Amino acid sequence: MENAFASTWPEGFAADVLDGLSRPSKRLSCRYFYDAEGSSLFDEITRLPDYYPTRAETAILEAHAAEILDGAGEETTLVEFGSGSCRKTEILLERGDGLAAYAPIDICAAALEEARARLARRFPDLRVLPIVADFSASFALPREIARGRVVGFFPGSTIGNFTPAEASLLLAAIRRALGPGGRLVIGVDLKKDPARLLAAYNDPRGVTAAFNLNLLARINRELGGGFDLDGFGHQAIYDAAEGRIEMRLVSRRWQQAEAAGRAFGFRRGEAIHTENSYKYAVDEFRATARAAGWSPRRVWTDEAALFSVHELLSA
Ligand code: AVI
Repeated sequence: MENAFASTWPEGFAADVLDGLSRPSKRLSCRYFYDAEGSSLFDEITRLPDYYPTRAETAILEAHAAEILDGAGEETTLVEFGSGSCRKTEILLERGDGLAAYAPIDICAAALEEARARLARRFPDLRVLPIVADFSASFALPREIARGRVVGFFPGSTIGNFTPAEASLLLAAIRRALGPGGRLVIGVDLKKDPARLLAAYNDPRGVTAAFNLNLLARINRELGGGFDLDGFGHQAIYDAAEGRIEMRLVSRRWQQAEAAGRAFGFRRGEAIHTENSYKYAVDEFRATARAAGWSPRRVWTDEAALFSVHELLSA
């Protein structure tokens, strides 16, 4: 055993950190951003003037909710992937005609419980069936839900945090989970002027930097890590060839830090890759969806064409 506390560490997190920091190009997975502190920083990001995706997607949902849910009636369950606080769903629920049920899927039981309690107050007649699961791993809907009509909802451009190959696999897994006749409504951030993209990931208040650095703070808290947070800087660049924002943490000096019982060295300027956020042209995303077996149907965008919401049908 490398460390006396190792057995108390969250197993997947420790293994992923050890693996990611041992690579020649160091990396940490963006899925670990979202502990309580990271989720609250992300909430703050969504309210920043420069972070346009949340506002643009909200505007689309507000303008087109009835159309988006068109045909989803009393036998339909709305299933949300990675629901978090469910705020965007409320826009749909407000305008959707009496759905049979709402099934939010999230890895965080506490967030689901909070959302369930809020929705119960706001929509007393709605059945809420929370599912604690990691939808990016293999999953199946409970039979009670899968039996009826299902509309999936995957907002926030979370799909952009997967590589196109991973996105394709995930879209195919969602299609299988929703079953024949399933429909998916998915939010996807659009390609645009790189200056606009860069501003969204390099906010002057430093909230995105704090969100990025929280990954090291989380390693310190949960894996007995010894990172000096002042020793790393936030970096977000746009790789136009890949069509993605890349976030990194860059070492300001030569240093060593412990994580999960092992010491890691960092050269001055050495980067830890922490997140990809892929941006798609409308047709690029439709092609990705097609490759995953979906038939792309309607697409809605906001007035400034910053963000898109796609409707996909399963044959
Ligand atoms: C959750 N996800 C879609 C966000 C994004 O824009 O890729 C996460 C984020 N990273 C930095 N700012 C926001």
